[in-house]
Amino acid sequence: MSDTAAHEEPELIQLLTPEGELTEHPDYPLDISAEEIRALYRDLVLVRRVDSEAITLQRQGELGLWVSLLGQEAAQIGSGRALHDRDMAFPSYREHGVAWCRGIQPKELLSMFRGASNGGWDPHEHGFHLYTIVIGSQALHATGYAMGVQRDGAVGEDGTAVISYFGDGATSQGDTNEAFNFASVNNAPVVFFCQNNQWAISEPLERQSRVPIYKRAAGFGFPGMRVDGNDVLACLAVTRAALDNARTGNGPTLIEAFTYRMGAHTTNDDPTRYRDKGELDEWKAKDPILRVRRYLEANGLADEAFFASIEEEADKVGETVRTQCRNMPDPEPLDIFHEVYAEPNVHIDQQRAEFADYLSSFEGAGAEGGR
Ligand SMILES: Cc1ncc(C[n+]2csc(CCOP(=O)(O)OP(=O)(O)O)c2C)c(N)n1
Ligand SMILES: [Mg+2]
Repeated sequence: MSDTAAHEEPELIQLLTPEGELTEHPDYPLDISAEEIRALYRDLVLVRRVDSEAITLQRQGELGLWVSLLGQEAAQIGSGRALHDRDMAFPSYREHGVAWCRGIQPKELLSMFRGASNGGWDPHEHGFHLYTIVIGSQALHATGYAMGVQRDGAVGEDGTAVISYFGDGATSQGDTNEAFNFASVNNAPVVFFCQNNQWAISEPLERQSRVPIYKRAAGFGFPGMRVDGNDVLACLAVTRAALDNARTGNGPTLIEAFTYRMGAHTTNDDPTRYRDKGELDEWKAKDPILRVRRYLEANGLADEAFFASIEEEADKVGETVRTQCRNMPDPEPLDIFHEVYAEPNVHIDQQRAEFADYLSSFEGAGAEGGR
């Protein structure tokens, strides 16, 4: 078996180098002001702070689990800020940066990982679907939604585009490949945004694909490209172009955002058991936040006072997140049965009754099975 295809160096679309130098790409010109770049810097720093606070809260026993986005901030903020209000995003479970861009409060994410809420948020209010744990299934949900958009006639410059987020591991799932095919033959207005963080828990990228992931799009009949996933400007420019193509009737695109999961898969995982430290050090040098800071500093577009004010804001966000998390009321145990079906369901009613009986068997428990 030849290794040629797997080892071919793919083209990486980049607008901001790790050293903080701005470059140009003929296909992705980006008209952006210094103020907008400062706003992106703020987003990146604040979502990283929410993430690190959440990891600490989990370590303190305040959250059941947390799924860190460390290292993937640029992929998420760049693509998230490319979305229009009317667009619809279908995330997996790591998209806290995209959630931030869609106006989801960090406490809404935390309440789910604390087990304090049984649902999440209203997907329609935010244009951001619920987190999806079943790997790859949201690619199908997004494609179906996009086909609905077509049938509603919401196509054109003011139309709705749909984006689906998933990881490198998800590209091995049948659902993802079926979504690619349905989207292609129906010319659906959907963008497939793969955050290739190079690991699927402990499985490395080379176990997922013999060819660079973005090249798979060609086999399904739509364009694919690899963007530097640690470059917020490139992610913004490439996603904006793909969304515009989708909304104006030019069909799907696969964006492979080449990045790196700097933390553990989740707080339940220990990556030191399966990967080299050298790999992490290499990617620390490509940090998505550092390069924006370097650019702003080198070009005199932000001073010390600006960076200090963002740090201060991050401290406040951290404090708010901690307080909100600790003060979340515990849900009533029986509430879990309310959110399963819109209509009454005989099986759920039976399970609810059995659980209520069980709870009331404890001494001093109320009729509702209080705690
Ligand atoms: C259908 C399905 N199979 C297996 C799992 C268990 N699982 C959870 S996360 C994960 C790895 C996913 O890796 P990737 O798609 O690269 O996303 P990442 O976590 O790296 O962002 C697996 C196999 C699952 N949640 N759903
Ligand atoms: Mg992955």
